[in-house]
Amino acid sequence: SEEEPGNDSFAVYDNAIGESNRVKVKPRQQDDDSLRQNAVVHAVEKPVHKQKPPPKEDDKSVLDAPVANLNDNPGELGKPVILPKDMPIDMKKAVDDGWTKNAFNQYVSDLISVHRSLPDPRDAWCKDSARYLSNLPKTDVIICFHNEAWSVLLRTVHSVLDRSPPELIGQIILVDDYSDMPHLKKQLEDYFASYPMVQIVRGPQREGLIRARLLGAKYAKSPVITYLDSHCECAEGWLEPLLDRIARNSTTVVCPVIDVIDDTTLEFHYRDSSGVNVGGFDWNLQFSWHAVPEREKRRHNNTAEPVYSPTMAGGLFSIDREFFERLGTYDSGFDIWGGENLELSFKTWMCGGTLEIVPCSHVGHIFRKRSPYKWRTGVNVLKKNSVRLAEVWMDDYSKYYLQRIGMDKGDYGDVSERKKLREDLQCKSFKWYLDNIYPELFIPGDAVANGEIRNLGYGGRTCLDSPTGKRNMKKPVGLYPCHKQGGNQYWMLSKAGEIRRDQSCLDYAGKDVILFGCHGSKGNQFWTYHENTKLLHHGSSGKCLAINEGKDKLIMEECDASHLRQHWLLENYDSS
Ligand code: LR7
Ligand code: MN
Repeated sequence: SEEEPGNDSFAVYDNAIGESNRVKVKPRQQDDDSLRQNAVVHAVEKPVHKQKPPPKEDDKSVLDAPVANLNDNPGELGKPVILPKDMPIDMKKAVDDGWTKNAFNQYVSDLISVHRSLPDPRDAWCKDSARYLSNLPKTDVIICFHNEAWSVLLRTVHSVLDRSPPELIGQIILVDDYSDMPHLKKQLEDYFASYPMVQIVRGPQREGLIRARLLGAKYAKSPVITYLDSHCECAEGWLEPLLDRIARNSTTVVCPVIDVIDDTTLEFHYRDSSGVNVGGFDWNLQFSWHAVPEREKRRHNNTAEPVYSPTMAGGLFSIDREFFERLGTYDSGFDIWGGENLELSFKTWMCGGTLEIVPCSHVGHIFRKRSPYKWRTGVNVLKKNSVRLAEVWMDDYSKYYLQRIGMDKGDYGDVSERKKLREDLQCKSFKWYLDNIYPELFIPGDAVANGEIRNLGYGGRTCLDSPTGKRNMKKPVGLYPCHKQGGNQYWMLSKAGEIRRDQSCLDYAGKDVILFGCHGSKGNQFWTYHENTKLLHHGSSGKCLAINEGKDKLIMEECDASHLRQHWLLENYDSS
């Protein structure tokens, strides 16, 4: 599939946990869960010792100290660290090496204090502490990692310790998903030995992020569970607004605003309340961001108020522990990465809960362009997870996803228990969810045609083919031999005359024919198909869509039904 993270061989690692530090921990509840039984936890009986907090900006002693202003240190206040263009060869090698191992600039991260300061990203509206209940529940913070960089992991943990009220944190549970980087072994245990709040749990084998999260949850005792990725930085006041929502209603699941930590400079870019996005998805079951819809804006007086979100990105959220358990936590049949965010989102809404993004809460995340770690070979993990998701939660709408994968479900294991869970909880239908929670989503069944769009010129074997990749927008739409596999050749003609791929539309503004976010105002995105002449007529230009003789480029020309190159066949066309 288009953007699937790395798929190289699945490594077999040695279980290299230091024997002397190995302590079998009694499970919280007695059951025969093999996941937890095999888990190993680093001893937690530690002398209580509070680390000296990092000096605050307004700390007089710091300002008076002969050492220059702390804010001048690399990356302080979330500022970017920019490396010189001509680096000595050794440094260049170290920089490249950091990128290879992590898919972000580890070298730069290592230059930045693990206690670095950040700008305060909050709206003034958020700083009024009277907005939050005074008696908030405690949370455990679960951070799963697989081969995370040292400075990045430590900065994640310290950002929690440094910027959360201590009385609101139970444990910070670090779940090592079978890493093999040496710094994550004894060195990590030694480092956190003086932090009684921090506990290290080791998985018995590579579980993948989803089962690693479930393993962490077994050790949680606080009323709330908060998950973070292992390359995050929590900003000032991040926690109270999240816990407040759960304190008011334990079926509310909350996500912070995810600020971008630049993968190259580690600059912390924050998003102000007016730019908050909510989560959605498309029929490939890929997560996507959207502006807050108008219907949702109308519910609020201030942009800093929590907003309903159809889905969550997945990595950063807080949930009431009992509600999470009631929802059946995650489907443990999900492998490595992906799909679990939609599963939790769908069932939260469908089974009586609410999912919100809380603009007062900010956590930064390093967004990467590729996945640095190893995946399993021979299995399309993401597809397997998505098929399980579709089968259990999407009712008849699952067909729209299945069409995208050529109706081939592959071996997705047994989902009967998950179906039973849904039944026992008496959850609402997926149609209810779409109608009420995500009415913006285009339903392929509402399309006049769906499938390939085949040109009949020059042999008639060429199909409209979508540009790929995350940044597919504004790229010219291509042509490719028809392959009948759906994927990039799956298009929908909407009743409103759009040629859609989910939320993007075929758009012509006088230059190339491109994909552009659907705007619903016809104009450059308005097409009419004439079944008799087979012409695809464009609204604002009056021209017709055609292909060049090389069959590799779309062109727009004066309509003339005598040219086969202007003839198109739309799959499953039904104008009635
Ligand atoms: O096998 C693995 N074992 C792990 O423990 C693979 C990964 N992991 C850990 C990893 O170290 C990291 O902490 O799991 C976490 C997520 O993996 P990433 O950071 O490689 O992936 P990502 O940031 O693209 O992940 C997003 O989607 C995932 C799969 O659905 C999870 O839901 C992530 O938590 C999610 N991240 C976020 O929501 C942060 C914002 C990104 C966006 C949008
Ligand atoms: Mn991540």
